[in-house]
Amino acid sequence: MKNISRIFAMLLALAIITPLLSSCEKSPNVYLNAMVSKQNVPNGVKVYIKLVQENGEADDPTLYEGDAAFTSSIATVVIEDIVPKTYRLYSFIDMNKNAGLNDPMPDGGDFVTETDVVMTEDRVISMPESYWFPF
Ligand SMILES: [Ca+2]
Repeated sequence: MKNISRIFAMLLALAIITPLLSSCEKSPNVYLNAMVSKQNVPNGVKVYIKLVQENGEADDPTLYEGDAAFTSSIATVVIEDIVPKTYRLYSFIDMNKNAGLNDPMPDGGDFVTETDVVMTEDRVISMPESYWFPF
């Protein structure tokens, strides 16, 4: 009988502590760290990255986005708090610096790329010279 009440007390304690512990756990969401490199991109030119649904098109609703300015042919874009799953990534380098603030899109003279990203964990990806094509 004594053992049973001890077990009951432990279960009760677990029931109280478990929700407290899980509320302290870090978010299950993940981040994307994209290291972009391209020769001869002037400092200050920005690269824009957006994630749309898996197999999505460039004009599908943007689910996540980020941008960064180039310095010495390198730009690092960090997008945080991404719900873990697979996305289609669209990106462009705004060479002529005319991208709009809302829903920035590439135009003639910019460089573009697209790829699938499996975001089931925090990811650091490289988007080197070979990724980029004239729009
Ligand atoms: Ca542009």
